[in-house]
Amino acid sequence: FTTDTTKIPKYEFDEDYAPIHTYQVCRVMEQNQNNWLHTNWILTEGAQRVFIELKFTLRDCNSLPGGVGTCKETFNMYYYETNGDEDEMEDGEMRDGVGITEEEDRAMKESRYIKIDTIAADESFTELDLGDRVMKLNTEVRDLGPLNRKGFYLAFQDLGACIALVSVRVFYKRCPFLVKSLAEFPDTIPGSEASQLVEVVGRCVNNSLPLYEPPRMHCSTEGEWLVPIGKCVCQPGFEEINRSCQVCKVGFYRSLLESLACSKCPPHSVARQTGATVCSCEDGYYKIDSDPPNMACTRPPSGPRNAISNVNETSVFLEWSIPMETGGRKDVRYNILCRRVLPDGRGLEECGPNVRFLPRRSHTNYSFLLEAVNGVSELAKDHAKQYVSLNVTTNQAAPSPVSVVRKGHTGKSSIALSWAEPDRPNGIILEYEIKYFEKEQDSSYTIIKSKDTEMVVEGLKPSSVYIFQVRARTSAGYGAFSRRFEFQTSPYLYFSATTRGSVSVFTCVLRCGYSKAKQDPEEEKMHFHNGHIKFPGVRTYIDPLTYEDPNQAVHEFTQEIDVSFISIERIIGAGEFGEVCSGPLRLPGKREIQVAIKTLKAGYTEQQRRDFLWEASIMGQFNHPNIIRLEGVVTKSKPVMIITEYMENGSLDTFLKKNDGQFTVIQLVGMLRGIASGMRYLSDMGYVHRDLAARNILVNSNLVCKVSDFGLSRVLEDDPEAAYTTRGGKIPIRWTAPEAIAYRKFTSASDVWSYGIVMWEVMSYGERPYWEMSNQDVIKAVEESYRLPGPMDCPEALYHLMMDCWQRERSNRPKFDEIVCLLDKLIRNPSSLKKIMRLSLCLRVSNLLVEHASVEGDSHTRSQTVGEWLDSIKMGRYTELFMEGGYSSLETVAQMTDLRRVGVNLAGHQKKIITSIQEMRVHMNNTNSTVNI
Ligand code: ACK
Repeated sequence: FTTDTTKIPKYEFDEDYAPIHTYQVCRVMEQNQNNWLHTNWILTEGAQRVFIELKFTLRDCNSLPGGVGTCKETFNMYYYETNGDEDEMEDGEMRDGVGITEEEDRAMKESRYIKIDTIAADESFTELDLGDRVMKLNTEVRDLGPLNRKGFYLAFQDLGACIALVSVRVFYKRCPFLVKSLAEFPDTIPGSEASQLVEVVGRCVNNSLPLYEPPRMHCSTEGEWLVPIGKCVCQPGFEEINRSCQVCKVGFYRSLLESLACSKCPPHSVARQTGATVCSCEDGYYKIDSDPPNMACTRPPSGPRNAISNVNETSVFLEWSIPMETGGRKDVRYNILCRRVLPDGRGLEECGPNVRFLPRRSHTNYSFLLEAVNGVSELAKDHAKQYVSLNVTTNQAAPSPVSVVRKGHTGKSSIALSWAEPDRPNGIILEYEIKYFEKEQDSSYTIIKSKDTEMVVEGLKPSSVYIFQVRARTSAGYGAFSRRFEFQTSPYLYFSATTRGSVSVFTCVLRCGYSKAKQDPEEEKMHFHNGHIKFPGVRTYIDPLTYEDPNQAVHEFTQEIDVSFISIERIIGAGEFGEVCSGPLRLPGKREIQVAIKTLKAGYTEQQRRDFLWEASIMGQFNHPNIIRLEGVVTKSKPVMIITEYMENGSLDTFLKKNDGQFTVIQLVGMLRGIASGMRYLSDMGYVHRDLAARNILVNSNLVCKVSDFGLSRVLEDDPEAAYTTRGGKIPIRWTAPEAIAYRKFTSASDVWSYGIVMWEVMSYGERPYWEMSNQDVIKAVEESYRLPGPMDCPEALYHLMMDCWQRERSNRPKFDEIVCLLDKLIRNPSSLKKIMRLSLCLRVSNLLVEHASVEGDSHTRSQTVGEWLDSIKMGRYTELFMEGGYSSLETVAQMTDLRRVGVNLAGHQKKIITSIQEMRVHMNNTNSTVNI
């Protein structure tokens, strides 16, 4: 602090014995101290506010012996701003010549300094502390600003304290270089005022642009970036990756600032170079300005279809169907070009805008050109337009009605029709329309068209009366329909099926005999298939296994659906491969329908994908009202899906359990008839289901049952080895015929066995076949000729049919077409369903099966003990009491008059037992007595 000998700097050591460079003064005993220490010139580097951190020690005056009177405990800090280093100048010029004393020079210099603050110590030390070598270091920070020159000096003034200045640190704060929201903000020095923010405009990084406004940030005096405003985004053709803008790859584009990433070009468009902002359309495809960039390129539609005209004197009605191909657009419109045919072959003349005023003369010929256009038709100059042309003569009468319709050959499901041309065709007959419906069911009818005056109507029900009407069409339109003609299809014919003539309901089963309607010579041949006659024209199922590449089978038998046409709305269950959902399917040009959507869960193997789609390639080959219909598959996007028609009531077993006892026998038989009809179709196709069970039947809102679940099935070849080549999947024992369990002989006859079990499930409202018996016990019991007893309230005819399905010898089981026939008979003749099973067969007894032989004869049934009877109604606990009371046979039980005597005291149990005894009496024709509680 002074120039004298108590010289500074001096080295001390810190606690680690590292040297500390300190300046110190301690002239507490002397009067009038004014000691100065000043720094070198410090460059501000542009900072307007600097911070000064001081570290020093200060001696406590009270601890000094004697000179306390002059001792101070503070010092002052000053600064002085200049644009250059004055020490250097002084050395040269200022010192000499001017003739001022050193004292005066010093005073002058000191006067230029401006005081920053008086600095006091938070902690001072005493001699005692010194003895302990305890350093009581003070740290004080002051800030200084605004500074306006290039640099400054700091000075410290001592007025008689005992101080050691250990360090002086001078610094300023700055906001560092930053990249935020794709904008670069430079290293920035804050403003001079404490709360001041310096606004900085960022620079967008390469290939980016400001979005809406230039990005800004604010640098605080603390050196922090605050309050970001606006941002940069990559320019079109680029996308943001790792805080920079990277060019879109070939095949990708980015058009809008608002979208973030480059997108794949939409269908029928390409980006051949990197950095595309739009994709260009492939040849023959177009886009109009109003099409959004992510929309596929489209093309003009194909021509309208099925155009017909209808003339009413001087007006013409034109009617057509939408084009096959809409070009991928929804804005299809139609142009109609009308031209009048000039008389005498003088050519054509535009009809002009007033076509409706054209001559009211009779018989003017017009030619109409009908064309479909859409939004891109204008652009597609080279596209060959598809016109439909119609030639029309006004004032032309429609053809007169067809007067007679004749019946030709009649089959069980077809009728051949023929008719004569109308008496007054009034033009060239273009086609005939045949309308038909089942008699008394005219709310739904079918229309088919024919160019000839004959046709075979197929797909009819056997033994049913149909109404037919025919009308003709010329360019003038349709004539009136003929009057109604009623024709009936032939009844079903049977091949010998059963050996048991004693059961009356089976007498409808007749001898073999069949003659086929004349359709085409090829069809006159009969084909044999799987041991029964297979009618020509019925397609045969093709095992997808015969395809080397299973994808090929999927391609062949299923239709790919674009996932955008499907909305998944609900999850309805869990399938083997993933969730089963439902939602609407909106195929272009088709009415929206509800569908079930089976999904393949993520992470599947190639094998799982194949197994999953396997079902679709089987289902896709079927087309029958009692087989679940495949709408298509989604394989081009993920998840992979199978889309089928939606069945509102879900699977049959759950449906029946939910509605226990709610249906009439006729309704139940109707369901069974549907299942049998679906199975007849499958067996005709040569397809063996292998897993026919109520859980694999789906029910729609009209109670129509459809066979589903074609997952694990395989058709069996004649080769016996084929039975062993399956995946060895689990066999559903309770539903499977013994020969299929024993040696995997799966045939339509084994499906018939399963069908019998389904019948039992249906008639018992979803009861589990063989209840809680183990699979092993089931196999054993069946092997020993025991069969399921008839369900409660089951018509005898149905139970006989079930028992027939469970014939050990599979050739003795009925065929599906015989089953359909029998059920049809029962439905037509409901009184045949009145006869209900005898009591002993009706009991739901878990440990009691019926000996198969028992239903063959009429009377023999296995006799039941009182214990078994009580067990069957879950009252087995009273067996002993009944025995003790002397009721050891059902005959004596049936005579019982007082239940209390036996010791049954609970009201609920009394009721249950009495109800059962009364039932028993009905069956023993002993209804006269009553039982007292
Ligand atoms: O008994 P559910 O309701 O009927 O539960 C199962 C579930 O999905 C898993 O298979 C239901 N399900 C399957 N296919 C269809 C369909 N086509 N329509 C309605 N429900 C279906 C089935």
